[in-house]
Amino acid sequence: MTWLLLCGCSFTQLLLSKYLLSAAVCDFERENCGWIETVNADEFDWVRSSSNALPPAFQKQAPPRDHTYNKSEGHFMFILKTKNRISQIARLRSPKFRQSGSNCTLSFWYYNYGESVGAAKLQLHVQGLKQPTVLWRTYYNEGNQWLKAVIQLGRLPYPFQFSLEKISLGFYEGISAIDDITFENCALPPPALSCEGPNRFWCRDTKACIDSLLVCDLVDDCGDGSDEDSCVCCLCISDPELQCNFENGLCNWEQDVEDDFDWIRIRGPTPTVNTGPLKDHTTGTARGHYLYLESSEPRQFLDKAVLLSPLFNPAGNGTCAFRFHYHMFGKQVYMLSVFQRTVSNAKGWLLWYKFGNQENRWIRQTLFIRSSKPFQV
Ligand SMILES: [Ca+2]
Ligand SMILES: [Ca+2]
Ligand SMILES: [Ca+2]
Ligand SMILES: [Ca+2]
Repeated sequence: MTWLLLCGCSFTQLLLSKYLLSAAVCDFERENCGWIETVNADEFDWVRSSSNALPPAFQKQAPPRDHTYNKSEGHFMFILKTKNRISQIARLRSPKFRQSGSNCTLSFWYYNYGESVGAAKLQLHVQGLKQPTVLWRTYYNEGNQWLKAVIQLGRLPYPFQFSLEKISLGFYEGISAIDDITFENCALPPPALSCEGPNRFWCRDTKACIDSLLVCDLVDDCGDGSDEDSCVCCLCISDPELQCNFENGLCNWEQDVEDDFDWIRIRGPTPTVNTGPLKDHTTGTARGHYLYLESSEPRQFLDKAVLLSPLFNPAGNGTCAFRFHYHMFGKQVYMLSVFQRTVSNAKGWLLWYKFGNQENRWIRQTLFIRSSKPFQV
């Protein structure tokens, strides 16, 4: 059985099943939790072991201590190379997961040490999608130590699994290992018996009770799509004209012509290594589109790019919620800001800004806008 349910189960239910628990946190002490090598018999494979359990001749290929207990008896998965060949692949495949909730995060501790240790990558394979999505990469020797990787998975409505891959071109030498793989907040929100209050929304099928700010924000927080699919007819919060996930262009948003450069719509990773997202927020895969700004060369400090919204008419009570997801990652990221204006040629006034590196993740932001006149952001 490699099908794991991360859906619709409360955390208590997760705890009841040993297998589900071992999938939520895997320390490799007793078992490999369904993570297995899939390119066998090439003498370059992921193997579960501890430093203690290895013959002295192989000990230099493994970390001296595991991450969980910081002991030589502690276990991990590492790459064992027993012969030199021109082309060898170590591919660690995870069990298959059914789906994940919108706040799902994956983290793990890894080792990538040695002058000829080379690169490694973690990929996401979603059922029905040909193209895998790269979630994480290490490019070179990162020292004789355990390091942590944190990956935002978000809502994935289809079955998926991961692979952690390393290719040896004959000269591999070093330590590659992984320990303490952890999934957090990956279950769907638990069902509720009732859901009352002005700022609550009761999901149609999963019966979860969620914050009404999560309704019509293009993220399936319920897990059944009901917080998103009735946005036109019933909830009166939003119509499609007021939403944009950039999957089909800029919608009714426009590039300003008086700025220094433009927002670029792409999918997958940005061109500069170690900056920007590897995937969009809507789909959580390399298939989805998003807008980005290249802040590396040839851009100069203080160059700006402006994206203009359509003109909005204020709601009856004069309040409007503007919600978006942003990603700011890299050394050269400067500032992202949102302005509101009521006259089309003015700069308007500052509503919100964020400064500098915010790590490799999408962040949800809500701004409340008050206006008695039609306005633009
Ligand atoms: Ca361990
Ligand atoms: Ca192999
Ligand atoms: Ca939502
Ligand atoms: Ca998108």
